[in-house]
Amino acid sequence: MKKSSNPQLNKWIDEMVALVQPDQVIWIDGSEEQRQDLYNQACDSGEMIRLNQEKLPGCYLHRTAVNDVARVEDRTFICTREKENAGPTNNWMDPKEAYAKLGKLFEGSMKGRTMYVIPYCMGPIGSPFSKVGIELTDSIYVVENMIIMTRVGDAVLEMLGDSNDFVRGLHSKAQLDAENRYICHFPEDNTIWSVNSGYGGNVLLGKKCFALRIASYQGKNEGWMAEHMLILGIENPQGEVKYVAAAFPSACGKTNLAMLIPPEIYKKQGYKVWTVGDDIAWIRVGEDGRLWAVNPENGFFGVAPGTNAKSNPNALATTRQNTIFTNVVHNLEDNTVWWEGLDKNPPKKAIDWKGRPWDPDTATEKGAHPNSRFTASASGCPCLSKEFANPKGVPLSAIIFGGRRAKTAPLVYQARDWEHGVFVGSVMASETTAAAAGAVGVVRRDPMAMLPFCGYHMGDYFQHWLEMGKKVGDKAPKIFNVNWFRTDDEGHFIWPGFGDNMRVLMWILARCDGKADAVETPIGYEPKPEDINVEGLDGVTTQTVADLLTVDKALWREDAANIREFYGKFGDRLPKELMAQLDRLDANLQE
Ligand code: OXD
Ligand code: MN
Repeated sequence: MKKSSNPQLNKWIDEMVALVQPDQVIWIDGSEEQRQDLYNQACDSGEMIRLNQEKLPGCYLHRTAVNDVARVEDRTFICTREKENAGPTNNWMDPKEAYAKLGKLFEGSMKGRTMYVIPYCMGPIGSPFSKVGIELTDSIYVVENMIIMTRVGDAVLEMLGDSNDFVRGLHSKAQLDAENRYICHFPEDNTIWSVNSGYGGNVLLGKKCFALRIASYQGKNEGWMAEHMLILGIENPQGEVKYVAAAFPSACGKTNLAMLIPPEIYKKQGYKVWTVGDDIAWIRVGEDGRLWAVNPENGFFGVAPGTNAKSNPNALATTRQNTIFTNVVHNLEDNTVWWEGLDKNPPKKAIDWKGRPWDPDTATEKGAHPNSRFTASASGCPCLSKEFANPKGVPLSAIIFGGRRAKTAPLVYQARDWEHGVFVGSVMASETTAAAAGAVGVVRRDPMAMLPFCGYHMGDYFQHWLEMGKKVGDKAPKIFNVNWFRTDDEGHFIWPGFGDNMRVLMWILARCDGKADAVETPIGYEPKPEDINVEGLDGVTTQTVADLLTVDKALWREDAANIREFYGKFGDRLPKELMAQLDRLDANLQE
């Protein structure tokens, strides 16, 4: 077995090999030759299908087990020594118990299999802000996904040198037994153990497990932030680019906003939008005292259904090469892929995500799983920012929070200051739509879109946000909240969304530059309706914008009561500044 020159790394790998007992160990070196060799093996064994290499060069299809199609929040644990340190929003397991329990499941789990050692780097290799992880896995699918999503191979080992500062990740598909599926995080040990799953979010350990759960804990201790945010740049006709980061819960359009195509009125003036990231931002104080953001990933793990030439042409183009598709429809007519919402021409000869023959005319079930995915390399993205791999990241002018609120939240408002902005993020929520019977308007609080991803006590996380604001003082990005999802009385969305969201971003940037007015409301600053440009929009007028900006005090009073209940969970670990913000909101709503 090859060894690295790092004694701590070798020691840990020896221990893990003794536990899982693989037949052989292969180190992922980052070479194209090894990558192709593994694709060949996966295609020979049936684990992956090589797609039409003329139409989709470098693209493959994989199907997961039918019981293994999404992140499993109820089986995801934060294993801190003290239960209180995991906080009220996480599942907790005693680390001793977790190591013992999962140890049994891992024991001999790689017998007859190969263990792959994946040295990977979150962030550009060599950047002082980047961090190294080592994932041990028995899945070629995981290896190939990690090669797309992160930077892997010998260069990472070189960067690590003799340091013990790496995240130790162990993954085994084991029997894919849903009853014994566990995703355990040990933030105090820099360790992640994941067993009995083969689904991306549970097994690509660099992503949610490291870059959010472990990294958020590291960030708290080291003075930086790991956030569930997209990062995008907006270039004006003079060639100046301003960057914003935005946190939305799942299914609220992060990838779409990150890759948006400006409406004609802005395009013809020369505005451009550049994608830095679509899911995760690591944010630090830069030399100039501002907040700078890096996307630690190297690819996009996006939801396929609904992605099409209209909703997100840039994402679609990104998936036309070097992409792994998971649980989509296999189009047998030309050996390509299809999913619901791609176009109106589902293939007549096809295989569904469960591997069964599928005919769109007679099918009673969807062909692609609603959470089917593409894993696509950032290098294929037509609007990729040239700062994408800049080791320093990009300076943030604004931070945007958002959720899906049918009635309460206006199209956009600005927080009065950083502290108020932290309050706005901490009470972020999305509510179920009219489509879900019996559940209209049910609010799920998802602070900063981090509810499933914060690796420690959420009250301490809010405190950390407040501290970061103190570090940057008046150089802090301005904080905003947006809501693209207000509906009319028939439940139709009022705002067109997608590329037209740029119209709202333009007001946000104008505010950051001190070039736009605002109106003070009980919840924060709003635009004057005429300051949101509606030129060229069909059926949306300045009056529509005025309607989208109304603040219904009765609804907000209900919301404030709900926030108070939610805050109650955090006990004395809720920063007093946030309670004061809530009191102020209440008072404003009584006026
Ligand atoms: C998510 C994802 O579940 O990005 O948030 O995959
Ligand atoms: Mn995400």
